[in-house]
Amino acid sequence: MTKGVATYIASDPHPGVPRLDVDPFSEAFLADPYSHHENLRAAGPVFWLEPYRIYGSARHAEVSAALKDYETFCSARGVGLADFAREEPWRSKSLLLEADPPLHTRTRGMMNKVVTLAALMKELPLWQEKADQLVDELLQRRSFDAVTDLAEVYPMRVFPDLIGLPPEGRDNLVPYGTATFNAFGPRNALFEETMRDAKDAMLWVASSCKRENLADEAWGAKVYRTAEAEDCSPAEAELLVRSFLTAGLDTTINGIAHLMLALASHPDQWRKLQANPSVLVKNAFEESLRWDSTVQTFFRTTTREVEFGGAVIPKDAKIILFLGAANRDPRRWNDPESFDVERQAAGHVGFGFGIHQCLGQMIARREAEAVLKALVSRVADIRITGATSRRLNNTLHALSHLPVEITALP
Ligand code: 4IA
Repeated sequence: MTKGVATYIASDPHPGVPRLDVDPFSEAFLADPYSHHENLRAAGPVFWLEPYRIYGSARHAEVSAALKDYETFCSARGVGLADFAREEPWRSKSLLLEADPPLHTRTRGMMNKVVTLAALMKELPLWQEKADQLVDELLQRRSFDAVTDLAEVYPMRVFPDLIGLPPEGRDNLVPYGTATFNAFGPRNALFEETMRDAKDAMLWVASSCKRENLADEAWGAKVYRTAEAEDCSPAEAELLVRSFLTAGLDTTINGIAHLMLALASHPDQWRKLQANPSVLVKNAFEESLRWDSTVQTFFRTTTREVEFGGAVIPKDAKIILFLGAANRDPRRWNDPESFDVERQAAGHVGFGFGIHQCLGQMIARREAEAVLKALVSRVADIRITGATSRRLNNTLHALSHLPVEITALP
C-alpha cells in the first residue's frame, strides 16, 4: 500500500452511466456548491466523475438509499476519497465514522449510552444562560461579526467543557477539525496547507483524548467509564473521545453561522420565527441545515456489484454522496432553494441517515436552539452590513465572516 496517493485506476463505468467532467473539490465548486448541484442532479440518479474516476449521486432518493444500505455502501474503507483498502489512512480510523457492523454496532451502542437526552438536559440551563449572556454582549456592541463573534464563540463556550477538555490549548480544536474535514477530499492545496498548519493541533488533540487529561465528571471521562462496562478497551475509548473532538466544533460552528446567514438574509422568516418561537425555533435550525448543509459530501465504497439508480456499479467502487444537493433536490422538496422556517424539514440528510446518522445531533440542536432562543427574546432585527466571506474546505460549507447589526426589542 502507498500512503497518500491513489495508484489504483478504477475501470471505466458501464456505458449507461453519465460521465461528468466536474471537479467538486475545485475552488469554483467549493466556493459556491449550490450553483453546481443542478448540473449533477440533472445528469441522472447516479453519474461518473471523470476527474476522480468515482461514482456520484446528488438526488435525495439515491443519497438516502445509499446511506441506508450500509452493507452494500460501506464506511470502513473510508468516507473520504481515499480507499483504505488501497491506501493507508492518514490517521487511525475512527471507530464510529469509518467502521461497519459489527464493530460499529458495539462502539455506537456504547456511545449512545454516553450521549443521552437525560445527560444533555442537565447542561441546558447553563447553556441557555451562556447564550443569553453572549447575545446581551452582542446587543451592547450592535455591530459584530456573526461568524467570529457568535458562531465561533458559543460552541467554544459550551462544548469543550461538556467533554472536559484541558483548559489550555482549546484553540487547537478548530484547526484540527478543519484539517480532518479537508482530508476527506483529494490531496489538493487546501489539504496540504491545513495539514501543515495543524501539526501542533494534532498533538494537542491526541494528548487531550487521554483519560488523565480529561475532567472527571464530564463526557470524555464518561466514555472511558462506559467503555469499561461495555467491553471497549481504554485504547478504543481514547479514539472514541477523539470523535467528539473531530466532529463536535467545526460542524456546530458552521451550522450556527449558516443559521445566522439564513435569518439575516430572510427578514420575513425572522418575523415568522418571532411571532411563534415555541413552535418554530426547532424547525428553523432544521430548515437551515437543509438549506445550507455544513457537511456537503461523504463517500461510501461498494462491497459488491449493485444495481443502483438504474446503473450497475461494480464492487470496490467509491461513490461520493452530495448531501447538500440532496437537501435541495426538487424531486423531494417544494421550492427547495427557499429558506422557510415553517417547512417540514425532517428527512433532510444534513445529519446523514441510517446507522451512521450524527451521534451529536442532539448536542448540535440544543446549542443552536439556545442561541436562537436568546436572539428571539432580545433582538428586533438582524441586518447584514457588509460582505459575507467563506473559507473553502473539501467537506464543509464554511463561513469566515458575516458582518451584521442587531437592534434590541423594545
Ligand atoms: C470521527 C461527519 C463528521 C461530522 C464526523 C467527522 C469525524 C468523525 C465523526 C463524524 O472522527 O469519528
